[in-house]
Amino acid sequence: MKKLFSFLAVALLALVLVACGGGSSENGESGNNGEGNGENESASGEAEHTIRAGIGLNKDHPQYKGLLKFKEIVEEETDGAIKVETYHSGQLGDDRSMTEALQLGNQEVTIPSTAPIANFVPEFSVFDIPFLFPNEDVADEVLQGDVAQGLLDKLEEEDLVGLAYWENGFRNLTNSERAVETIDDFDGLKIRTMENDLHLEAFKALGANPTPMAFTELFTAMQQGTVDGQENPYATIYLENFYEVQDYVSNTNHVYSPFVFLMSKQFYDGLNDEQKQIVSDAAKEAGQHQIELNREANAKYLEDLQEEGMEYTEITPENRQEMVDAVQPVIEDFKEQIGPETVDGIMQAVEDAQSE
Ligand code: KDG
Repeated sequence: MKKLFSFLAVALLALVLVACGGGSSENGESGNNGEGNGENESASGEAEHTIRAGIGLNKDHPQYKGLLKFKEIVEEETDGAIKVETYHSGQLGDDRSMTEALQLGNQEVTIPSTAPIANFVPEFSVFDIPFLFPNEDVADEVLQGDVAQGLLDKLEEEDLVGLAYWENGFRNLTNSERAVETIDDFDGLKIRTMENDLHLEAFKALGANPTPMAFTELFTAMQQGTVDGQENPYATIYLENFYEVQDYVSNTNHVYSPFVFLMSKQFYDGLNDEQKQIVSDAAKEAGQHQIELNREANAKYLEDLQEEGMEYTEITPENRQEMVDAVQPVIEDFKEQIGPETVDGIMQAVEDAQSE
């Protein structure tokens, strides 16, 4: 009798493992996606390792196209020894829950903005300092520098490995109530922010009524009027169809958000040295590809948003300066929490990059 129970238990376990590990293309597309193999089909042979990679944005966003590039490189370079399953649109959870899943070894890759990462490593909030980066060139220079690279090293203390910076981009305000041209226009607007205290306090200093919320809940919150507006790069605003529920967009450019390509430390430590080098190089190479696509998208979609009926308001330098002045006390308040060394280091790196 005992043998029968053992057999049944093993059979049941095998069935469960097949069901969970099938990696069926939950993305809605199977087969060749033009970027190599089917999104959840490995290149060839039996995979030694499987990477479950989940993001919050949808399959049309450069973030997902970058992830498909990562998959293509890793499966080719390892000849299928490492298989990459790709999931978009929060299919595996929101930024915070997916990052926690990496810490527990229940997922292998996610690519959140730095803002939610600050809940795990507070120093990452340095990138949420409003108006920190004046342009993309300075952002590139600083993110390749020692201070930004040093922040990636801190992730290991949280059972995470930061393999590369990717790009979300300059964030701009949208809302359904009014055109925002001056700081006074923020007054009382219910603005969704990422789950990050600095963002929350900065929007309070601007006069808004901010609410922290996971990205996966945002569209519904705007649709139902729970919030009046949000702030994201144009690529996200357009590709996530926010124009369907938002009427006004302003080029506030108030924060440049990097993404971080995060890998579970448990998983990373289980790879051999060659495989570690492959996934690390692939995250960087796919990141360059993603940043190129992201720049093209963010440059293109403002016009498309206006074609979809959104009213665009240009923020003048004078009006932006009023916003910069209003948030300075918040930056001082958060300097201690982020770490004075990190804040001063990034500020110096920005100054150095601008003087080149
Ligand atoms: O998966 C990444 C998204 O969650 C990213 O867009 C985060 O900018 C973000 C937001 O507004 O939550």
